[in-house]
Amino acid sequence: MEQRRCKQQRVRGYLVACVVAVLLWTVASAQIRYSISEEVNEGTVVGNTAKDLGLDKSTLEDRKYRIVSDSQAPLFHVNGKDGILYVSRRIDREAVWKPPKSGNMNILVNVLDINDNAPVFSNDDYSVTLNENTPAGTTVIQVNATDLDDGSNGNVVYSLSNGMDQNILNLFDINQSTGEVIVKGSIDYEDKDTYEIEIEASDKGFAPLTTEKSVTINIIDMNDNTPEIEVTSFSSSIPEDSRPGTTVAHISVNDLDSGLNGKVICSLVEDVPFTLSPSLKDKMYSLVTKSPLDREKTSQYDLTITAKDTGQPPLSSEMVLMEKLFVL
Ligand SMILES: [Ca+2]
Ligand SMILES: [Ca+2]
Ligand SMILES: [Ca+2]
Ligand SMILES: [Ca+2]
Repeated sequence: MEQRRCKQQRVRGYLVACVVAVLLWTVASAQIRYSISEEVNEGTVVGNTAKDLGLDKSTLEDRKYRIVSDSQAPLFHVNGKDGILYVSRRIDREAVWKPPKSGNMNILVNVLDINDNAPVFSNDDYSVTLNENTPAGTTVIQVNATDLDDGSNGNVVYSLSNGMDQNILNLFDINQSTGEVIVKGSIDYEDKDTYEIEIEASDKGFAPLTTEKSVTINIIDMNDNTPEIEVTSFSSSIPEDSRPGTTVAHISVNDLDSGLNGKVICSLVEDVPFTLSPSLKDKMYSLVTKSPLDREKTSQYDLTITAKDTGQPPLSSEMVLMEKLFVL
């Protein structure tokens, strides 16, 4: 470099070649400047552009490293293997410059970006909870991916993986430009309580690069099922001398919800000498006498059972035993 500088000072006319390289895969732009004397021999080394731009020599061929020039007979050429910039032909400063007095020349080296970066999601894991019955159009979560490449090589679009179950594709959608996952169908906890959604972020390169990321959606149960009552057995008559605790009917209740939303409490509506006693089996009750019966006072009973869950707000249902219970 020092030698070259001394030599330049001896030569009356010298040129400054300013190499502007736009390195789109790692940095936005870089600029290097070389000075050469005019009239130097063809093949004179101007500088090592790869080194000066901080590029790994071994990647140059893959990147198709070259100088793009409008001129039919470019003044400079670069070795695509090592990045050395050479003078292609004798340069007559006065013949080249406009205005001729100027001693500067800019060589714009456009290093074309290649699509060598895949989009990268900002989170390692995406997980979210979603209430069942959330209306269509609601945003569940927004994912984000960035791509270091430039232009269309770095523009990211999102999609749901086509490899997913059609049922999932019917329930969720994604905004391809914002990455917002949106409810599309009816979310039913009783049908499925968790979803793994595969999201793809692709760039718009000629040969797009794609990254997949899965999003876990845990559905939260809502109290959207009313308890159901079923009478599994019923004796329509009972002797009045029956002992307290005598079984008259077996009742089963069912609520499709989970936890407190599905926990059911059964009771009798009227003030009657009967009670519902929980059976050993879950969600089963026995209707039993709670005190001695007196046929002369009451000879028949209408019984109404209510089943109420412990959800917030609770849901309940009522069942009237259609057959009357006679005391014999
Ligand atoms: Ca890319
Ligand atoms: Ca449901
Ligand atoms: Ca539910
Ligand atoms: Ca319920």
